[in-house]
Amino acid sequence: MENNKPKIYMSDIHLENYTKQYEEKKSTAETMIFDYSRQKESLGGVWKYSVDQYDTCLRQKWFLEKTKDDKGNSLPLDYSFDQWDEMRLPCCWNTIDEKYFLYEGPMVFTRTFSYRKKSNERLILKIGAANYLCRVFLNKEYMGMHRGGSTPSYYDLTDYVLEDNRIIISVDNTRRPTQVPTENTDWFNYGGIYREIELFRVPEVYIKYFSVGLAKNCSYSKINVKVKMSCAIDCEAEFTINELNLYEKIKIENGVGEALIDAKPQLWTTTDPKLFKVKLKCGEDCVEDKVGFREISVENGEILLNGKSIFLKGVSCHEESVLNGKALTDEERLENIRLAKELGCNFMRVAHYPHSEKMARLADEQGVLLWEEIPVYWAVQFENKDTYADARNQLEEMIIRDYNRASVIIWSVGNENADTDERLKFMSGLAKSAREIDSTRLVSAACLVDSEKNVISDRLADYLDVIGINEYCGWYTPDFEMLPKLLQNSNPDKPVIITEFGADAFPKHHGTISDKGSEECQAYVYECQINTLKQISYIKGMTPWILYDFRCPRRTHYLQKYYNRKGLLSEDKQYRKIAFDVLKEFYDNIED
Ligand code: GCB
Repeated sequence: MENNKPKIYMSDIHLENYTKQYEEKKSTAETMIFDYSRQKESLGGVWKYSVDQYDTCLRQKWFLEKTKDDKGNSLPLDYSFDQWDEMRLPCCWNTIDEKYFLYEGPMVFTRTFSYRKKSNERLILKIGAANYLCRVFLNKEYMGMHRGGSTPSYYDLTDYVLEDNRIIISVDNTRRPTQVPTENTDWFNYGGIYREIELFRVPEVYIKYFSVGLAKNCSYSKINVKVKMSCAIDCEAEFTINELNLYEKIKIENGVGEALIDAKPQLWTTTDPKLFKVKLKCGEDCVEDKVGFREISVENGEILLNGKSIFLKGVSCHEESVLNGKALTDEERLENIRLAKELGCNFMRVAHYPHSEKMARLADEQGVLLWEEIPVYWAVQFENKDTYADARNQLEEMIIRDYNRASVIIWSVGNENADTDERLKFMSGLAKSAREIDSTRLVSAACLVDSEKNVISDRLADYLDVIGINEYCGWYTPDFEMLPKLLQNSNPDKPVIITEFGADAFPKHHGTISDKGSEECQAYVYECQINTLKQISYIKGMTPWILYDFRCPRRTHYLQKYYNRKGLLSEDKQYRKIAFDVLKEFYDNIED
């Protein structure tokens, strides 16, 4: 014993708060950069990997690659990066090998890469999404961590990158009660680095944030541009939209600048989703984006797109495919939009977490409006400050990432949370934050109804622009008559979107309308819902649950086969259930 401390053989096996040391350096909304149109190199492709169920990489600090002791004796190792198996990233590990289908826990990925550094440039690593905790190491140094499974993270590698590099990423998809979402959800907990891994070369001083949109309440004749540079410089930026012959200088003071520019661009609509190429140049840096200009607002109980009342003909959708889990290809995303349009939709609720930013870019091009959501789902720890900070950060990352997307009209701060005091504080805080970060869009949440009084009543509604309501009359609430009564009992002072209704139907399973699980029963629920909802003037949209069947470990019925069967299509999207046409007929008769 020395200094009364036990001498330990291997410090890591006694250190239970080993994660603490990784908490200091974090990728958050603050570290995001504007990355669209930038020169980039992909780090996707073949990586070596190993399951690391006990988190030994973090405990033993494998990233130090300590192979010898101070006297030069070789040390025993618990890893062998170069001999590990290979996996092509991005992907969800669950879909690439059956033995990982239900694996939840840490997995370590590593690869080497060469890099040619140029002077006066910075190198930023972006990980599009890794579920849920992600810790990055480069050349024996810790680069930082990210929390949250659906938003991107950024790491400045400039001071650590060499000509030959080893990168190690530990990804942990363990469900934990403190996280957002919490342990219990009605979807599948995919693991992995499932969106692009990319290196961005940026100038020493670069554009960190660049937002463009139609200015609010300016009669569609002004564009608002905001710029934030990577450091607090004073300079001038040049903003251009060639198609509008628009060239403006924006004064940057202390690293930030904002301008209201006179312009009357053709407006983005769902039937003519016009996009303009916008460009921002500042010092050595220059970025571009493709942006649509439109205004979304609420007035006298109506939802207005460019001042015109719109009924949101929507459908909910998870980010999933049978083959690729959450790592959708662009074709699969486009297929989802195409199917929604075939259904007659002008709106999609991309639930229950931020889908890839590519989804919003495609929706911009295809003229489909979006509801985007963070996974404040069911019973998260509303009283926990760290949980709030995590949710707040995911919200900000989502908003910053998709701010320039005309398709996105609603930020949702959560789904189906019981109306408690802690929840009200938590979610009203998020709603206020959403508004502070972005005052140009609507804020909502998918709320529950007061089932005791059978009335739309949720204290959170005071903080929302639009009230989302999930109700399952005809399904979880078997007495369908509760719905007309609920709607009569309620008199909301804001537009309502029925964010969920639906029923399970096993594809090709037929029966009577009262046979639960038959296509006829699902179609009947849709008919009853539509006939009732269409008579209610404060209902301004709906996003029935859901476009296609999706994986869910909770669904163990022999016909469910671990799928939630409320899809209008089968899980492979090849088979249309009867209810698809019921909804289509309703939507096809409502004008855009
Ligand atoms: C809900 C949830 C959704 C579920 C759905 C269901 O209310 O918001 O995530 O999947 O019900 O099928 O039970």
